[in-house]
Amino acid sequence: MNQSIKYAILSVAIAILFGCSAQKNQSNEQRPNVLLIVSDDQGYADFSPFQNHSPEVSTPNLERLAESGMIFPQAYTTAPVCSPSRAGLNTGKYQFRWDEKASWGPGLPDTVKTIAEYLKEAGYTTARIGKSDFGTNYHRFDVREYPLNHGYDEFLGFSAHAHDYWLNSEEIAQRTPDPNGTSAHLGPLMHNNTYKSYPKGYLTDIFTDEAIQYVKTKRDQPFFLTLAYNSVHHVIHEVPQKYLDKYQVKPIHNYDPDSMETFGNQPPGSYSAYYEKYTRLGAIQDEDMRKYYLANLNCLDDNIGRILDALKKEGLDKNTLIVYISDNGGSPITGALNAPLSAGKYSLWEGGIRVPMAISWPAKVKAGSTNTGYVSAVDILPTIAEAAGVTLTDGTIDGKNLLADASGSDRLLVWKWGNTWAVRSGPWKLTNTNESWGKGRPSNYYIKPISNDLSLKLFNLENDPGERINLAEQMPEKVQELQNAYTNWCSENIGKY
Ligand SMILES: [Ca+2]
Repeated sequence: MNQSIKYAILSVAIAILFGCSAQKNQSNEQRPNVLLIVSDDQGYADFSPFQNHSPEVSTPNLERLAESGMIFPQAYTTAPVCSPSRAGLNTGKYQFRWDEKASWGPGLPDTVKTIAEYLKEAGYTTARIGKSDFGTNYHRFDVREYPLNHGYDEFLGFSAHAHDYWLNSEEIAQRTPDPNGTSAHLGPLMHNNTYKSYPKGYLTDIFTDEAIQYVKTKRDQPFFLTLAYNSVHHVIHEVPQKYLDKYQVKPIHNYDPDSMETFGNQPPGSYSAYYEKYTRLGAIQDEDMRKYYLANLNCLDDNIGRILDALKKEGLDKNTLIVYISDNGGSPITGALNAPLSAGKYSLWEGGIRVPMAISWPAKVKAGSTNTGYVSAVDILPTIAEAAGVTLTDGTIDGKNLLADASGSDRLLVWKWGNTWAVRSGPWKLTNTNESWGKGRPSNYYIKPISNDLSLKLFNLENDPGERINLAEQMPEKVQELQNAYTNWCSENIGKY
């Protein structure tokens, strides 16, 4: 097929799918603003735009965002935990191309470009607010992983796995023996080349306030804003009082170095002791954990509403491309729910990698639509690039533009996570994944996966999204075919980036 025919077919397909005219000359149109919103550890069932969401979940502002555009009920991240997933999301590549061990800390190589770098080169003004996490080189300004060193003009947030929601001041950091533990982190936020202390305020609100301010300031130029909330990641119980009241659950005291007792291997007085205590089931039990989680999520949803209102007020709502995604599946030990999927964060079961996702762009994307194909977080970079008019010439990008090709029936998706792996092709998924509870036993909200060994399991996800019926023994040829596909992909691509 020659190029012009291909282009004509593609243009018609886009016009049909997204209700826009194929005749329009994109170069004469104003480039869209781009807002990438990332939530943290949000469960598949904890996103009310999806059918069959948990009945106790109400996220009306996420519904408003989703109804203005397209939802993706089969959206995957490239890893079941924060850091590698975010590496894939930011680069459009499977992070195990360069991190062959498929670890918690892939980092960001100098040669791998990020979305922010592409957009900055194209003339966008860029900012990141919230969490920055590549699993390595935390808390440092002088590394590739720091947002100012991979395409962002501005950064306000934290470079760590997690941050306290309430304790964001210099004063508390001074009194804490371990403000920069690997996971446990509190104190002032990193702001460009220095720190910004917040003696008061709740982190989800702070990030939104700063994002709204950014939108107002940059309203006259195309901007790329990444708003990466740490909600709904633990420490999940830290929620403003009005939400605790709504979900009828008691407040738990904030960390105080003078009164913190020892916990596990963590010394008395340490923030690590507080963090560990409340990231495991025990100090908080299942039923209350779910309430804290729902309260935390409700606050996040209200904040999403605030940023949507701000875009509308500035007249930017029509021509802003918003991508919303969770960085991995819900963590049952923090009260998330992934039903009807199996398992959750930390594993390659569907509950670990299939996540809430929606795209809104009223000027281009048809409202109220659903993409029924299976897509990946690596698709976000090519999608945003296309919207911004950026041509990608890098042959090792694993994603594709979701606004040009809504189908996903014949592509191969691959996952590598420690000694586990998975592939998806059509309705089929082959994986050797095992059980992984993370930091504790499965909660009442955990749907127990069917196996805890590393043998190969085959599922037809169209008929069996919960991965209950292992077809491996019945279909050895399909197992072989998918195993070969995985092996071939690895031999052709690992180490190339
Ligand atoms: Ca996460």
